[in-house]
Amino acid sequence: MVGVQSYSEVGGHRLNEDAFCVQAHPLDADCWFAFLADGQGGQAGGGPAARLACHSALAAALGCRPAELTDPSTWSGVLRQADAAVAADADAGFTTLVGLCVSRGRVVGASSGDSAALLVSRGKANELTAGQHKNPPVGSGAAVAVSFEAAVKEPWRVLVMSDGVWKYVGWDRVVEVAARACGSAMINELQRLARLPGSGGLQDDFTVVVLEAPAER
Ligand SMILES: [Mn+2]
Repeated sequence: MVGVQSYSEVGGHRLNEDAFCVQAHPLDADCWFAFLADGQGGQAGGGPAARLACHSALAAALGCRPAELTDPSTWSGVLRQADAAVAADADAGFTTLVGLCVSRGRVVGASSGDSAALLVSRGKANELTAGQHKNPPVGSGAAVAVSFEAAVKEPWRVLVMSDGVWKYVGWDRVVEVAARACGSAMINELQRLARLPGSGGLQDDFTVVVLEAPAER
C-alpha cells in the first residue's frame, strides 16, 4: 500500500507557478506516477508552461504500456514529448519538469531543470535528479531529459519538490527530515523550515509530492 501526500503554496508573488500531478496507473494500481514542474518566473507563461508540462507528460506516460514504464529511455521520451508540447503552445513559457513512476520495487523517471527527486530506501538517501541539466529548459523544444532509476525497498519514500523547498530548507536538511519523518509530519516540518522567520512567508512557490510505503498510519 503506497501513501500519497502533496502540498503546494504560492510564495513571493501573486500566482503559484508550480504544478504537479500524482496518480495511480489506471491499468495498474501498484504503479504510481508523480509529475512536478516549476514555471520559470520573471517571464510570461511560467504557470501555463508548468501545468501543460505536467499534463502532457502524464498523457504521454499513460500512452505507454505498463511494462515500458520501467525502462528509463521511455521517460526521456515522455519528457521530450512534454517539451515539444510546451514549445508548441504560444501561451506557455519555460519550466522545469520531473516525471517518475514507482512500480515493482523500482523508481524510474527523467528530469530537466532544478526541481528535485529524492529517494530514501531503507534509510539510504539517493538524489535521483543529481545528473539533470538546467538548460535549455522544457518549453524550448531542445530540453535535455536525463533519466534515472533505482531500486526501492520498504520502508521507502520518494519526494518530488520544487526549488522553493530544497533551496530554502537546504538540501542536507531535506535529506535529514526525509530520512526521519513521514507523510504529513515531514511535509509540515519542511514547510516550517522554508518559511521566513517573523513573517512566516515563503520566498518562492513551495511544492512537494511524497510517495511512501508503508503508508503513514
Ligand atoms: Mn521555484
